[in-house]
Amino acid sequence: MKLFTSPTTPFGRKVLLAAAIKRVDDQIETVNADTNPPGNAELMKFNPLGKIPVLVLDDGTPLFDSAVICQYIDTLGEPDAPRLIPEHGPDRWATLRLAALADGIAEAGILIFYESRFRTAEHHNADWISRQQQKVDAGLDYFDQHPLGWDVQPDYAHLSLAAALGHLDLRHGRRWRTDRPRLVNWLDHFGNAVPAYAKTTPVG
Ligand SMILES: N[C@@H](CCC(=O)N[C@@H](CS)C(=O)NCC(=O)O)C(=O)O
Repeated sequence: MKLFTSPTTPFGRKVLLAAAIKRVDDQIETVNADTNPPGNAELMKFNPLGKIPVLVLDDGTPLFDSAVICQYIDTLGEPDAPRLIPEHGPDRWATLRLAALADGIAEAGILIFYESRFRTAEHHNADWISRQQQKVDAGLDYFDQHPLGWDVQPDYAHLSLAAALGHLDLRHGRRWRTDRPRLVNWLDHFGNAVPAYAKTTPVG
């Protein structure tokens, strides 16, 4: 399988973490994708939205977005590989909801970053940036006040959160860590439990 991704995307990192936990990472070849036109033409053949990550299966079927890819990856691996998303019941919906919250933090952080990357300073919209920052902060506060725990292996929500926090470290500095000691501890704990986290540290 081919994973169109980049070294800096939190969503692609989430997929790589999922593959490592399921022990199927050796089945995935990563392809560094250009998301900017005109270089994104190849990517758009697989995902008309031109976004990464996209997982192209061996039969050529493209899967996106990261939530769909991670659900697919959860069907792979040896029978004793840990489950990332509980199959049914309240635990399933809790995992998916918390992962959506973590993804929302990453998405809002990315919108703020894109504002500085794609618009010149005089076109920056301070209200828009502050609105996105509020989402980032409220999401982080939620996870700081409700630390995610795990018994055996981190699940899909945990790896989504770790990827989102890693992206904030990369693009927004370490400011999120101030006054959120539980969340900082949580990420340290995650990094110790999942060696793939260090291996996928973004460089941008
Ligand atoms: N909901 C999507 C978000 C994917 C996404 O926003 N990817 C960014 C990179 S982090 C991207 O491809 N941006 C390029 C663009 O929007 O044109 C997912 O979970 O995969």
